Amino acid sequence: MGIVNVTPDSFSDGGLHFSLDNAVRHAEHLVAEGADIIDVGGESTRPGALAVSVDEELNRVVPVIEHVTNNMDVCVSVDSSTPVVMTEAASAGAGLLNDVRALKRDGAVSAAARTGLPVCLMHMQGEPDTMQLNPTYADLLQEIDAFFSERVAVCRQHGIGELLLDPGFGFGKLPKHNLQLVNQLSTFRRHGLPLLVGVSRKSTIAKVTDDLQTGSVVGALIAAQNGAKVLRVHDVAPTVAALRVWKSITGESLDREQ
Ligand code: 9MG
Repeated sequence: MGIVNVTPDSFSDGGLHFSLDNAVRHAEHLVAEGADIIDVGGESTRPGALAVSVDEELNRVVPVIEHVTNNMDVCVSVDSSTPVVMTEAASAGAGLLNDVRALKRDGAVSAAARTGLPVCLMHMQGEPDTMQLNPTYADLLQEIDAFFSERVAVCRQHGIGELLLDPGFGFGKLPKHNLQLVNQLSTFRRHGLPLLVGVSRKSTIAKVTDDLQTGSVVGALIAAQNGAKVLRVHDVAPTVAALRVWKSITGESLDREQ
């Protein structure tokens, strides 16, 4: 899963149109590098990021989703917690909903269910603005596991058939929590659902190494070895290369249908 952000950080000084063009070109680049999914987001989840109105979020993501789905052979996911954005993204051709708030916003579960799309449920302690102030866990794995059980049950009650689970690397966690989650990711396989992990260029990686790209690729590879089926990354080409080497050693294939 390659990342395409349509946020002010990506606007430079050229405004929204400039940013939309950039986003589409970036998506093309990621697909050429081997991405199977393009994750399009219009609202930054970094601590301190400004809140975005629903209209602004729609203006950012919908044209990009339309363009990518109409012109490229790739699944588009929308990174959003906003019910109407999920609905409009689905109409624009999105094939996956990626919600860092695990459909906890009012109306999100029903809106997601109505789209009929698969949903990635991510764990986050707190909200982006405050989540890194003092993240505390009595039992990290158990708490995230219980969170998954609760959210999966809610989604099932609403008829959502396809789910992915994501422990939320960097979302309300200290570096030691993030590293433990990648190391013990296989704990969450018991839910029988595909796992998604995003370590790419996050501050925990930066704490360990100055080489963010290599650090992110290694983190993604270890997540894959511990059971991640989807890796959310900025650097698609080196991640695909790492996965290919691993799979060739184990005699498996990276082909989509496998
Ligand atoms: C939007 N976003 C940023 N980081 C993410 C992560 O680790 N997982 C998912 N599912 N989405 C993320």
